Amino acid sequence: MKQKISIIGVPMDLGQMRRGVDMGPSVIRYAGVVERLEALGYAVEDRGDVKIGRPSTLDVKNDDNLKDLNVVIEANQTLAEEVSKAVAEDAFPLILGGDHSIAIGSLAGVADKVDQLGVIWYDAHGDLNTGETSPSGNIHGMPLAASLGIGHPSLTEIGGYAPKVRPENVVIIGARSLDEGERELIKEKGIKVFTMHEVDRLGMSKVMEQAIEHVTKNTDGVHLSLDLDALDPLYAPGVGTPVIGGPTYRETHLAMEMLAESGIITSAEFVEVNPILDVKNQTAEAAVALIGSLFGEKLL
Ligand code: B3U
Ligand code: MN
Ligand code: MN
Repeated sequence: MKQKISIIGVPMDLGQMRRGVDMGPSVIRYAGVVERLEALGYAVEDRGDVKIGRPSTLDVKNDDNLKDLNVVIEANQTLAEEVSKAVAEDAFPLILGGDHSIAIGSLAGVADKVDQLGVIWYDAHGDLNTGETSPSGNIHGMPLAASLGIGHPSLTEIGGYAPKVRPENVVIIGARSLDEGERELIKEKGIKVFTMHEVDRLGMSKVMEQAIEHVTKNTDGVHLSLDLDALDPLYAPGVGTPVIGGPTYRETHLAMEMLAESGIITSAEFVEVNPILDVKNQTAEAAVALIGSLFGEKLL
């Protein structure tokens, strides 16, 4: 892993309907992310937050079933540029959300600098909806589809090119809430998914071994997109759409430690922390502890 880390905050909460995830970058900072990484010997540069617009009353939901589309596009475009700058300076981009719609901009910023990008999507959900398949119209349920070049052109073309990743270079881990259209897309594109069934059956250790093998097969960089709602809500209650039955705090640490050991991760984001729904900043603190493990922190 690179020695310089650039933190980019994205206080976006318009990709879904529960207000509060816009405070995610702040609470992750207050939980000590910079200090934690500095203690591990990294040079950390906090590039501050991407500016997020406010939607006009005319822009809540459009005919394409994409809520607050214009603000989401604008923020992701800016984020893509910021991430791209960090990569050009040879820093590791660490993006703090914000809702998961920001992954569109993160991936747009990293994918044009690598030939083939691998993606690990650690999430209770598939985030593979489009305006046509989404039950909610919430763009945070669409970023992985958009990054694969599937969905509305205003989302797929962010950064000025599409797609950002190929389906065979993606792995989803922890899924336990998939919509009908997402299931169809997974089958059609042959996307590798370790649902909670596989996590239960194989154990996290085997899942991570196989996931690492899969995303490194034909790639030259791997982005980790970690939605805190992947964790069981017992350990991460501060998220907008908690789904019972997820990986534990320890299993998720093991996943991060195995990624650290493998040395494959070249960019990462931690999203969907909602302090309004949290208990004593527990979810933000979990995020920071997991970031520590991802960057090589060990128990002994
Ligand atoms: N799949 C549903 C729910 C959802 C997606 N991502 C989250 N929730 N966090 C949707 O609205 O697309
Ligand atoms: Mn998500
Ligand atoms: Mn999710």
